[in-house]
Amino acid sequence: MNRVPLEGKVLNENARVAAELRERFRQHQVFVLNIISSPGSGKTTLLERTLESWPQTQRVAVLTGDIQTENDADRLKRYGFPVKQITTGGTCHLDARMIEKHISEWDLERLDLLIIENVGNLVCPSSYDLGEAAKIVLLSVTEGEDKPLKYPSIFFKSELLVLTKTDLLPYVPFDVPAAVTNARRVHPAMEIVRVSCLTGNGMREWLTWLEHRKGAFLTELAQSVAEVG
Ligand SMILES: Nc1nc2c(ncn2[C@@H]2O[C@H](COP(=O)(O)OP(=O)(O)OP(=O)(O)O)[C@@H](O)[C@H]2O)c(=O)[nH]1
Ligand SMILES: [Mg+2]
Repeated sequence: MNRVPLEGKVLNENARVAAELRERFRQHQVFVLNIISSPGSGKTTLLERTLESWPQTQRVAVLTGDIQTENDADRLKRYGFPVKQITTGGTCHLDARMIEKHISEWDLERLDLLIIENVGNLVCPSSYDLGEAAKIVLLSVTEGEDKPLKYPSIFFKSELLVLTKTDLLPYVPFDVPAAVTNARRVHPAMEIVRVSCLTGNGMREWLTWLEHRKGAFLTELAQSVAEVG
């Protein structure tokens, strides 16, 4: 008898739920972004600077994942947009069921953008599809330029690398060209923006990438509807 390993079963079940979520997001035209990085790279801070730059008319919601505490949701709620914390209680990644459960009270018709901050971890979140349109990865300049080579899966699967905390470059021995080379060795087409949330440098490039990517999602959606019709 063929014995399917438990991990494979869990991932298959996750893939099934993620596919249903992706279909729902497409039907409601919600662009979904899954943000992944190691703990403390600056995911929540990037989202704080992003949310504070937007008017209240922006139709955005945020899910933020952590093993414990509601700290990140408390930080992000200050900007007036819908925010929910997903506390995993020990699990080192978000999975599609958690997303399904936590969006159940939100009317997707009223959203254009859903941003998911994953649990701080460069390994496990890369295996769990959440139904997103795009994954992005953050790497701060305090983590070392070798990380794309050590954790290739998430760098391979992410469309964008946000190099964070660039204001610290004068104080840390981080080789930016080497980091860029390493990222592109793993993922040749990877887009890269450099951001400091402290000074605001690079925020415009990040926001422009997000706007363009959301536009590309909607264009692709319109084309696939036209083809079916
Ligand atoms: N100097 C500097 N510090 C930053 C920057 N962005 C974030 N930080 C600091 O880095 C620390 C971690 O930032 P968070 O935004 O909480 O990181 P995170 O990735 O959300 O962390 P987890 O959710 O725990 O994985 C905080 O002390 C931030 O103030 C930056 O651009 N420059
Ligand atoms: Mg955070």
